[in-house]
Amino acid sequence: MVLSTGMVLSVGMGLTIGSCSSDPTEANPFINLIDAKDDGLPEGETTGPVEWVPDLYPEGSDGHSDGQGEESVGDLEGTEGGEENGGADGPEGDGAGGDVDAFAPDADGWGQDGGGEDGGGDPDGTGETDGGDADVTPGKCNPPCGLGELCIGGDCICTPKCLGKECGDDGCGGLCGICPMGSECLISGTCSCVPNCEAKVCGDDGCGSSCGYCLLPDVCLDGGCVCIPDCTGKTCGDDGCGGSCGPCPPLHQCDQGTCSLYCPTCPNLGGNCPQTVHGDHMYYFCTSPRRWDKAVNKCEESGTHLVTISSPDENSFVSSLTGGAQVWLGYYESWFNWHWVNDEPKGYEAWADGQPDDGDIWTIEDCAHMWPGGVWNDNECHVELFYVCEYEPFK
Ligand SMILES: [Ca+2]
Ligand SMILES: [Ca+2]
Ligand SMILES: [Ca+2]
Repeated sequence: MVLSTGMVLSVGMGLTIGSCSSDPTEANPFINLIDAKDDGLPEGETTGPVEWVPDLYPEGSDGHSDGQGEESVGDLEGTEGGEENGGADGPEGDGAGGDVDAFAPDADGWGQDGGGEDGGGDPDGTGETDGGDADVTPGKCNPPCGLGELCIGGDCICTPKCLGKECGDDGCGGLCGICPMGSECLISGTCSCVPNCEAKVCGDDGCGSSCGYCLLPDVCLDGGCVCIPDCTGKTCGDDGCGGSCGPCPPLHQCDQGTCSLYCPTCPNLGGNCPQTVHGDHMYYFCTSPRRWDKAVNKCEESGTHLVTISSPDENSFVSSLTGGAQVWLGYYESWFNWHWVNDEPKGYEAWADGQPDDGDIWTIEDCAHMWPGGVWNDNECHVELFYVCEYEPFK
C-alpha cells in the first residue's frame, strides 16, 4: 500500500507539471525517462517491469493499455493474497502478463478463475456471488418439478388441466368450471342436464325430454294431465271433456253444437197455420178467418187448443206473432164468468180499457180476441177472425 500511495502521488505530480499534449510520449518527461531506460523495446512498450514507474493514465481513461497501472494493481492485490480481489484482475493483464508473473505468481491463477469464467469479475470485490451459485438458474427448479408442474421463477407451479373439460377438478385444487343450474358435472368433465320430473306426470323434464304423455282428450298443463273444455263455436253439445257446452231450449235438440227445432209430436196444421215455438209450447198462427167456435174446433182437431194467455210474456209473444192482426183467444164468457178453453185457471188478463163491455143493449159479446197492441176485447162469437192454436207437448 505504501508503494501504491507513492504511485498515485507521482502520477499527480506528473500531471501537474506535465504539458497537456495529446501524445504522452512526446511531452511527458516521465515517459521520456522510461524510454531513456535501456530495456531493448520500442518506445512506450513495456515488458518485464523490473522497476516501478508512475502511471500517467488511470485505468480506463485512455482506452488502451499503458502496461502500468494494471500490473501495479495486480501486483498489489497479488501480494495481499485476498481472494476477494481475484475477480477484478481477470480482464486486465494485457501487456502485463510478465508483471503479474514476476510480482505475484499466484495472481495469474486467480485472474483466470475469477475473471475469465465469470466475465467481468466481482465489482464489489466479494468474489463469491458469481462463482459459487451455478446450480440456481432462472427457469430451472431444484428439485425438478413433478408431473403437471411448471417451473416459474424457480418455483414449481401446478398447471390446471382443463383441456376438453367444462367442469370438475383442474388437478390443482380448483375447478375447470361450474355447471349451470339443472345440470351436473360428469367424471368426464362435461356438464350433463339432470331431468326433473318432480310432481310432474307430463311435460318437459328440463332436458329436452318428456316426463310423460297424456291420453286424449287430456293435455298437459303445469305438469299435470287435464281436459280443457272447448266450446268454440258451440252453444250446446259435448265440450270435449264429458261435459256440455250448454242445453238446448225445449222443443229443440243439439245438432253439431247448434240447437235446432225438434218436436216430433208437434202437429202439422197446414200451410195456413205456420208454427212458431215459444218457451215449451208451439203456436200456430192461422190466417183463415173463422168464427170463434169453428176456430176452437179446428185447433182441437189437430190436438191443439185455441191459444190461452197466462202471462204478459205469452201475451206479448202472441201479439208479435200475429203482427197486430185481430185473432181469437181461447177465452169465453159463460154464466157471467170467463173461462179458458182448456180449463186452465183464470189469472192474467189484458183487457183493453172499458172491456169487456158485452157490447151494447142489442148485442152479446161472450168471446175474447186480441186487438192490435195486445189488448183484449170481448166480441160477438160469430165474427170471423184469424186465430192462434197452441200445442203443449209436455202436458
Ligand atoms: Ca197458453
Ligand atoms: Ca158477455
Ligand atoms: Ca167489447
